[in-house]
Amino acid sequence: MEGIVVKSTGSWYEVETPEKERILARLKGKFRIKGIKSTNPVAVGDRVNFHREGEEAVIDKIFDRKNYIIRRSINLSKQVQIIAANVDQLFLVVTLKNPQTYLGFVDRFLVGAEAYRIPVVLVYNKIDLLETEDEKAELKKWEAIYEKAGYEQLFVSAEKEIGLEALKEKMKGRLSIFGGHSGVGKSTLINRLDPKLNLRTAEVSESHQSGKHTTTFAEMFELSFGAHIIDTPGIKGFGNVEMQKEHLSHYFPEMRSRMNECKFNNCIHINEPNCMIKKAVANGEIAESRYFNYLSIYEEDESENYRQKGY
Ligand SMILES: Nc1nc2c(ncn2[C@@H]2O[C@H](COP(=O)(O)OP(=O)(O)OP(=O)(O)O)[C@@H](O)[C@H]2O)c(=O)[nH]1
Ligand SMILES: [Mg+2]
Ligand SMILES: [Zn+2]
Repeated sequence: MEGIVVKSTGSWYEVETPEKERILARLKGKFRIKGIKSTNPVAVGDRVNFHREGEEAVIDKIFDRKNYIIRRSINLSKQVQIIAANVDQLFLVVTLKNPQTYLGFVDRFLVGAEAYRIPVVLVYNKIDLLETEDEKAELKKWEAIYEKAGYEQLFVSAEKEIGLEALKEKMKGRLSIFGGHSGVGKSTLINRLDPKLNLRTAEVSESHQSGKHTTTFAEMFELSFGAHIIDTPGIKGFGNVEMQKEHLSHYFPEMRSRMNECKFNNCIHINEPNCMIKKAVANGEIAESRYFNYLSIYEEDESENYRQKGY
């Protein structure tokens, strides 16, 4: 039988059958997912095959994932924990005030999401707090930056219930997950979308297992208007994504779509002549902040390599 993993505690799982019945499940046998060393082979959102053994279900196969989101363990650098799989979209909740989100954070986050093939929608929450002309202008500035980059954006206030219908519309029929800094209003937002849900988002905590890695409990919920979400402690980023730095611009959609126009096919858009990316920055088609963050991430990556080589 096929099912979807809707809950994971690390050792136990809950699988939802096509008839919407939820049964306890465990894993049998060894599961290895090529290329990743994870502390948990199965994650919420995974499509699995299972059979029944008495009261419980035994997962015997995991189907290929279209994407997944990982959390890196701090101590074991190669060990990762998969916190969600097969998500349709990630809502990156940002606020320009209380707390202030920075462009550098957003651009690093977006690079990670691109690398993991997670479509991101930017959700500006707490727009009720933006009162002065300067604050409103700042929001317009951000909107222009990410519109040029090709990202979808929503403007909401969970508190004042502004823009929630558009958000619900975007969520219908899809599996979503929320990310962003602590305090931007993710829990408030989700609870406003479906007051009956009464998520324990705030209380979900991370517990340590023998100090080695962090176990995260994640669970999938169905909202009243026909949307699914995976509830997990806020996703704050993707950590250092392993990639060849020459490919960094592939993770900037507005650069990716233009790079074949550069004179050199291995152009890294820094010092090369006839670079169409630099040209697009100069004429305002690509936001300067995006390009500067591209350079900044590019250089960071280099110092990271040096560190690994022991310089
Ligand atoms: N003014 C205003 N305050 C808001 C809005 N949304 C949330 N808040 C407030 O922001 C604070 C943080 O909200 P949470 O929902 O706990 O934030 P969170 O993103 O879930 O934070 P973590 O769980 O720590 O990651 C709370 O005091 C909310 O009442 C909003 O739209 N406007
Ligand atoms: Mg929260
Ligand atoms: Zn170029």
